[in-house]
Amino acid sequence: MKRFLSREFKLALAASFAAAALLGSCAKAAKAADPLSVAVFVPGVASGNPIYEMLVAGAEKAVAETPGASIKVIEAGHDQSAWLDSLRDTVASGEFGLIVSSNPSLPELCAKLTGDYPAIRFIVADAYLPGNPAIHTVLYNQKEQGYIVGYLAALVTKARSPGAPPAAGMVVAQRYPTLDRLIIPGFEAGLRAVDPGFSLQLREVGNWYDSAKAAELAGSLYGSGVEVILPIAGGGGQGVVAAAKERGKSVVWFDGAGYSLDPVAVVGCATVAQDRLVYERLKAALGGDGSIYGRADIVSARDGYVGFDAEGAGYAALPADIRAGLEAALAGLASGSPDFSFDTF
Ligand code: RBF
Repeated sequence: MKRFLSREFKLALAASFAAAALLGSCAKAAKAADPLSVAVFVPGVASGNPIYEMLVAGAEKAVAETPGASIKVIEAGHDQSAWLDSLRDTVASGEFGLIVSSNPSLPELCAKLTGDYPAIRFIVADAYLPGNPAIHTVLYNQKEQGYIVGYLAALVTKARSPGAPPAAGMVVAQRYPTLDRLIIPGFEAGLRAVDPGFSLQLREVGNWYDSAKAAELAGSLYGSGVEVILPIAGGGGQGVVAAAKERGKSVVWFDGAGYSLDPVAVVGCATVAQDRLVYERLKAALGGDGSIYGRADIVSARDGYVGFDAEGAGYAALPADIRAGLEAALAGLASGSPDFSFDTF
């Protein structure tokens, strides 16, 4: 009797679990994701990475200005092999109608999910993927961005060591297409616009966070006579600044917030207006503008999305002729000379 009851009890329990599971999944399937519910998916960590800090700031502003909209920031961490699962979990939660992110490798991951979750929309900055009707991407012309700091690095180097064979450095986290096809060629074009004899010394950290390793690589470049380094290393860039400080050398910075790291070592910062761009695109999307999806836009210095931040103590302290030289180069770029424009990537 006891055994019979307990089996019956187990069956009843199993049946009620099954019913609950069914109801749960029906409820989830029936609940259309709220188009005003936004997830900001950060492929990495936001802190110490201006490109991600601006992503979050821009998205927060757009959501704050849109009645009924809500936002949640999800940091996917440094393990790139975990990003797809993390993105899938975010999408499958049913909590979000719109995912906003930033990273060249993201559109490909989003495209793996749009088939299973056709109602979800994606906006990805710092990326390029045309033709997927659920995804909008915007790529910055980072050839221009590289050119700006390359030009400045060259002027500073030539002024400090006029006789030496001219060389500049880069400390990068890893190789990827926008680095290889835009940032490096742009930086080299800037260096060589000042002196065609410039060589570029490039060192690779292997990740986006190891500032000790980045400091070590920068230290050896500075030790070999390099005056100026451009880090493209996320949080590792802080190690490059520390190495520059120690040796009285210089850093040119990328994306934003460069001067706050050190008022002397950081002598220039080529910017992307990622906060404004994310704000504008998300605001439009939340306002019901569906025309952005399927589109892969490219924005540039001419539209004001790539530029130079002159408001830094390290820049102000440079000799006036160097600042005048850079400002002439910036004016040239804004009027299309040199012309680094491209229509597809
Ligand atoms: N840039 C960062 O500042 N921090 C990061 O953690 C970071 N992670 C990246 C991961 C991958 C797989 C790729 C392709 C790029 C990453 N970037 C990161 C670089 C970013 O997209 C951009 O190129 C640089 O910020 C320069 O603008």
